[in-house]
Amino acid sequence: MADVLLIDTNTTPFNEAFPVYPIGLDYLQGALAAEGLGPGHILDLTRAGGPLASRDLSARGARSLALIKKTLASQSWDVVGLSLRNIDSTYPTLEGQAELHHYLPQLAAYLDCVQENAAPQTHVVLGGTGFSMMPGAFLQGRPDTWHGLVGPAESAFPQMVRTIVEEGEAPRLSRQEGGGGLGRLQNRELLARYLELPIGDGTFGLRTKVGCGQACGYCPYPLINGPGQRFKDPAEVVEELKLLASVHGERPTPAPLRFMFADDIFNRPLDHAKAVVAAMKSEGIIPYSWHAYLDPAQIDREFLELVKDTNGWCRHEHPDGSGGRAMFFPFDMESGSDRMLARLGKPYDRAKLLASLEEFRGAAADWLRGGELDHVAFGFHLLLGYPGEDEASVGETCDLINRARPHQVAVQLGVRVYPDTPLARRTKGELWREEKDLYQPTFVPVDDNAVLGWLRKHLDADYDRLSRKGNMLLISRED
Ligand code: B12
Ligand code: SF4
Repeated sequence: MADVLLIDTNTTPFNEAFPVYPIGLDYLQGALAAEGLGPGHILDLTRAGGPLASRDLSARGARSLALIKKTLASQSWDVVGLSLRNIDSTYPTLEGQAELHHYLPQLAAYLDCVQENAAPQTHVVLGGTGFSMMPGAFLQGRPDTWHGLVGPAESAFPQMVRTIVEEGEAPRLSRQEGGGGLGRLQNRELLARYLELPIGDGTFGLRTKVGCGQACGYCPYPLINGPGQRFKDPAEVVEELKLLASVHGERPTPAPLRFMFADDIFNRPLDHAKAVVAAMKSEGIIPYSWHAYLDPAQIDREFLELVKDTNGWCRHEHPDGSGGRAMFFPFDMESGSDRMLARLGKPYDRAKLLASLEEFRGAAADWLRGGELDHVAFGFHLLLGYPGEDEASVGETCDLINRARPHQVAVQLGVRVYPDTPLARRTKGELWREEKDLYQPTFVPVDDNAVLGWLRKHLDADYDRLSRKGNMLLISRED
């Protein structure tokens, strides 16, 4: 046994508006218990601090500091673990809105508070996605009793807690080596608390594997989850979903259940994704809706049928599920230019994208003809303005749009540069000098007007609806 406090520090404005269940801490709590080190107490700062009206959001920081102090004083703790998830919104900071987009200052205030109020014998362990992307930003200058664990930690964290309790010390910074189990949702009470909130598309999540096995130029995911992949048995995924469904079923008037497979990329490899969805289907787990991040080129008819049969990307015309059933399917392809796809480090080319789109359009036509779905639409997500982008590459991307005719195209202009990524190495000396420069939101500069002009010139005339928020464009056509 050990006295372990796990703090979810995700008090960002995003987490007020679109709450996400702290999957990582639930998994770690279960892992501690499995190693005989439980129960592990979770302090979820947003939920424990209670709801706030939107005009009072600035009170969240002060409430959270008070909660940290109070919980630290409530008993003696062997280990305090802090989960550091979001560093920034990944959107450029609009003037006067720094706190909406950049979270390092608030996180530093929480760490300072722990440092001032933790008992001298308490060890502090930092982890989570944000930490894994830039451990130096959090650990530098902290006392010797502070440690960091990069990446998934279901085996490394219990091991570190045991070492701390038994030997009074642990490495300063480490990463879980080798395999280790993948966690499981297990905290019924915490799940029930999130079911009290309005359930959004991404409120609940669970992981079916770790890693995507790729290393695209701009992407920090391999830094978080490592270069390889580790898989969860589909039967275990089904057990987690059954637990979620059972807690959901205990609600007096449950809102429809939706969830997200919170993998880096769900359908890479495709066979594992199919096995997971097939296991869901054969166990009769058909939620109101589910979704995931997808590799746009790893899509075949069998996968699409499984998605449709289990309500993947499903939208219902009525919240009770009666009435029409629609699907809006995403192709997060980033570009339609082979030259840019290679520059981005994508594991597919335009020909593979076209093949996937054909599969989808064939399936959609059959579903509509057979009356299985009432409406099917699809969208593209593009990343324009990566180094090397020019009129020719935007023109090729527009050509793909004009041929495939998605209903909607979301365009991200420019990209955030994160430390240690291939993009960071490529832009060193140009956009940044020392690693700490990249702790501040740093973006590849884009000539917005030029890109907008090229889009207007090369897109078919019926893509005439364009709206813009910050660096995001939404382009659509009349149905
Ligand atoms: C799925 C996902 C989402 C889903 C969440 C669904 C859900 N219900 O959870 C959705 C789409 C809603 C989403 C939204 C956002 N996300 Co997101 N998301 C992810 C993704 C792909 C997986 C996160 C996840 O849940 N993993 C599964 C769990 C089990 O793993 P985990 O949390 O990493 O926990 C493990 C380890 O980190 C570690 N660990 C965690 N805590 C602790 C604590 C200690 C003490 C220790 C030792 C270890 C440890 O052990 C855990 C178990 O192995 C990551 C990228 C990635 N590959 O990790 C981005 C990521 C976390 N998201 C990110 C961002 C920015 C956002 C948004 C702000 C985007 C936006 N502008 O809207 C919002 C914020 C939402 C919010 N309320 O906070 C960033 C965060 C870093 C950053 N750049 O600041 C990431 C890293 C992606 C990126 N672009 O860089 N996201
Ligand atoms: S962009 Fe997608 S495929 Fe590429 S490294 Fe990131 S998560 Fe993996």
